[in-house]
Amino acid sequence: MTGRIVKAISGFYFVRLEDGRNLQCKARGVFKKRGWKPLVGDLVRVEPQGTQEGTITDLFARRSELVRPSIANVDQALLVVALVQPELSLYQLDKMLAMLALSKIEVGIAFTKIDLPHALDVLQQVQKIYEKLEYPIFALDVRHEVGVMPLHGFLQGKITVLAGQSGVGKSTLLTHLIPGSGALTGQIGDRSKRGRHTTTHVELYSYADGFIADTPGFSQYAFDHLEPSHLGVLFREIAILRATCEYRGCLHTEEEGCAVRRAVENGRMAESRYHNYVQLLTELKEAKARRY
Ligand SMILES: Nc1nc2c(ncn2[C@@H]2O[C@H](COP(=O)(O)OP(=O)(O)OP(=O)(O)O)[C@@H](O)[C@H]2O)c(=O)[nH]1
Ligand SMILES: [Zn+2]
Repeated sequence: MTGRIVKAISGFYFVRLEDGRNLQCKARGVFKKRGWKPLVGDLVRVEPQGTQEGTITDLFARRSELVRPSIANVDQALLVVALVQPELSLYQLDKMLAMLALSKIEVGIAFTKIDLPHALDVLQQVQKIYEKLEYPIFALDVRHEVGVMPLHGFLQGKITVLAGQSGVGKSTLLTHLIPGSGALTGQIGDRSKRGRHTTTHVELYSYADGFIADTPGFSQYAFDHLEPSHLGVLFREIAILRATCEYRGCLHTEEEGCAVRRAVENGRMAESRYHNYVQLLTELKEAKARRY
């Protein structure tokens, strides 16, 4: 039988079978000997023992592997961003988009809290920037389930990780999409009773022939150790424009004949995006200098 590992806790793997049943499994002894470690998201072959338990006998090849959170076979991320409360930081947004690009996973952006004052003004501003970059964009009032339907098509059949800063509405969204997911165990807004703050493990929840992962957060390690010259390719418009920069190793700051700076001047690249690129570039250069 084949199934998907949806949760892993101290050597036990919870495997969701194709027929929807769950088995609590151990990996076959040979896994340890060979240094194989099953991950949440892995497609596995299992031998059931009774109706509740089983043994994982084989791992299928992984399509992708995300490190910290360790999840195999992630297709895409849904980056959840509040338009207001907390105030939207375009710097944080561009940084997250670059980090996710580094992980090589597709990204959709869900802007939340459209029901709050000034949110629509902010939405108009960000839509202009990010639609042009061809990110799938969703605008939601999560508490009243406004705008949630279009998300369905994005999530259908995929393994999606939810990403985003604290307080943007990830738990609220997950609870609406998957009632009983356990993301919100108390009243909405009652932080002391919230499940996601007491659990640090990753769990996949079934949704629309796919899965949604609620993760305790993303590691910045790989991004913080990025070679500064690699930052450009993580910005979609720079990745395209840089081919026409005159200088091959162009970092798009002071160089002559820079196509990126020209694009900013004639309005083809958003000033905020360029500004955040330069800011991140400076930070990466400083981090690199500190390491040597
Ligand atoms: N007005 C409004 N409030 C929302 C919306 N989405 C979430 N909230 C509220 O925003 C607060 C934070 O939402 P959470 O779902 O806990 O945010 P989170 O991203 O899970 O935060 P962490 O658990 O800290 O990572 C809660 O009080 C929600 O009720 C929305 O679309 N509109
Ligand atoms: Zn350039």
